[in-house]
Amino acid sequence: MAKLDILIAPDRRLKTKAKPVGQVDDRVRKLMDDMLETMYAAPGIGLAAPQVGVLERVLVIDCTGKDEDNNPVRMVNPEILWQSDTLNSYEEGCLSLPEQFAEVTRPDACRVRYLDENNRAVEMSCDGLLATCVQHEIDHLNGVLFVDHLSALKRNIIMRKLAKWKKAQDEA
Ligand code: GNR
Ligand code: NI
Repeated sequence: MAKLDILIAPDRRLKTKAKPVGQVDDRVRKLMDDMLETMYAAPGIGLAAPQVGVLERVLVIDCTGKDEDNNPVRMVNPEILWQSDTLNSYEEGCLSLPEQFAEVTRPDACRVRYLDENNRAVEMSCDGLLATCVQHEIDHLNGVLFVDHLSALKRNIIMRKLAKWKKAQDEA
């Protein structure tokens, strides 16, 4: 396994729609294992391939609490089949927008279909933090960041704070 570099916004690759994967083979399984290693090290609860510069429809998630055993989920070509009408808001963060957080409102439950690591179609119902995370990661595959769900005013404030954070990192 290998830890990958995570792209920080603004980066054109984070705004690009990712391409479907033809088949889940060893190359894709290796990518997902490397993404999981990168996600756990960050640490984060989800990671989408565009965040590591790979413009393919691949994501990994593990929303288990820190006292539970790991429960990694690997999704290829995920599709949202259904989203609830009821909404929920969560304080979201993103590994591509370090140290920036905001309340984002999304459907509070969803059902997704995807190919698993064995190239088999699977469906999963999600609610709570898992539903938020799945929708956040699928957004990444469509070139959408959590700040794109905010008003232009809030988005601009976050992007300016992020630019400051980046500058401070560069100078350190
Ligand atoms: O680690 C992460 N935490 C998180 C918290 C609330 C809502 C979404 C997320 S996903 C984020 C990791 C990430 O950037 N995935 O793309
Ligand atoms: Ni993210």
